[in-house]
Amino acid sequence: MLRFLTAGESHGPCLTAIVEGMPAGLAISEEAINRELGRRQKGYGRGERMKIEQDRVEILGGVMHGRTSGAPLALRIENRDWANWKERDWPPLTVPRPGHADLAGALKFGLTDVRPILERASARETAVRVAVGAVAKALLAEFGVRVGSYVVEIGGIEAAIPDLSGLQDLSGLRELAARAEASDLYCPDEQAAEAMRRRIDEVRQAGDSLGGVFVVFAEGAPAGLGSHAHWDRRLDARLAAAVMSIPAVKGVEIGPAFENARRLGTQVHDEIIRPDRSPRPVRSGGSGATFMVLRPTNRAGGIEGGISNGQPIIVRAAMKPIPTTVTPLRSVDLASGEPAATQYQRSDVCAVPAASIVGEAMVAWALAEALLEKVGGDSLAEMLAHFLL
Ligand code: EPS
Repeated sequence: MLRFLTAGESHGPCLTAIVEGMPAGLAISEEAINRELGRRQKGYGRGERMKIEQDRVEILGGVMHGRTSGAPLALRIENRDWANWKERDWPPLTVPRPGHADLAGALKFGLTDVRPILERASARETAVRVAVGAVAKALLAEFGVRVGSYVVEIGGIEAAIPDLSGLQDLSGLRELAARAEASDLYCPDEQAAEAMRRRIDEVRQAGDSLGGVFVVFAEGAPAGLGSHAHWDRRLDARLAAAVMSIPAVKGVEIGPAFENARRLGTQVHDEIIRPDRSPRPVRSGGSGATFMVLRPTNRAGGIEGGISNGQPIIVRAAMKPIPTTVTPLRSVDLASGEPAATQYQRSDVCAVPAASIVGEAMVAWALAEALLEKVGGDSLAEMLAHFLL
């Protein structure tokens, strides 16, 4: 029902997205989208390119008088760097960088010049995904769902993050998110962030790159999103696919999944308690019944059986180090077949903070899709009426 496609190259004129299936009547502003685009551009450890770009969206279709019309949305972000590239010859790049899409793409398409591959594989494309995600966030906000993120690890330096799996109220999560927002690394632990900045500086000097880990959370998601009934309807699978689609993200877990794997079942599963008083009610789907149950812990990360259970949804993602490094790696020149060292292309040292914002966009998208599926409706008013039934 909801889908989006993007087009555009890293050094082409622009990035474009078409978003289909957004209900009519949703208030959308370029300003709100631009705020998200700005968040993605920040982050200590980025390269020279971010000094050139100042991402701004243009809404070219699907919005009238500030609200979605039910027609496809057309979003466009200009690449300011295009001005520096349009007159260039785009010299062939025949030495693939290990870890980048270069070699696999060259093998796939029978190329010696990997430029057509890297131009589209570039994480530049995630700018327009963040614009799409901002639209998804606007829809979710109408239903009281908020998506946020924070960075927990860069280059092996771990932030001290309180264990939120015993979480009942949302204040801990909100505080983390607020502290993250104030940090140029989106890291809520300033002491760790300082060590991360030093590490980024050292690694930049050494001509190398860094990866890390970020958390995306959603608070206020109703119970009942996704389904246990089919593999491709499971919400955890859909969130994992959405987040794994971000360039350089190589691992995704829901809640503390890898830690849970080391523990006993009785230490992992979140008990179901009938509270004495002031419970947080869990709304059921069809019947409209409200179940008075409490979950004293959230080690499931908000999803059981592929269905959201009304607890905060917690997604953790691992990003590998950027594959473009000043220090060369061994490769082969695809034109000559001779061994060759990689040639440096301008790049970031660390883009984990930016990836966390892209993670928010992808999680928001997957949740918006599941929400629309559950609630149904062609307009926001219709969706809200169904939701409140
Ligand atoms: C990227 C390489 C760099 C990054 C780029 C992703 O671009 P350039 O090759 O132009 O220096 O800056 O990220 C962005 C442009 C962006 O907007 O995030 C890559 O190879 O993936």
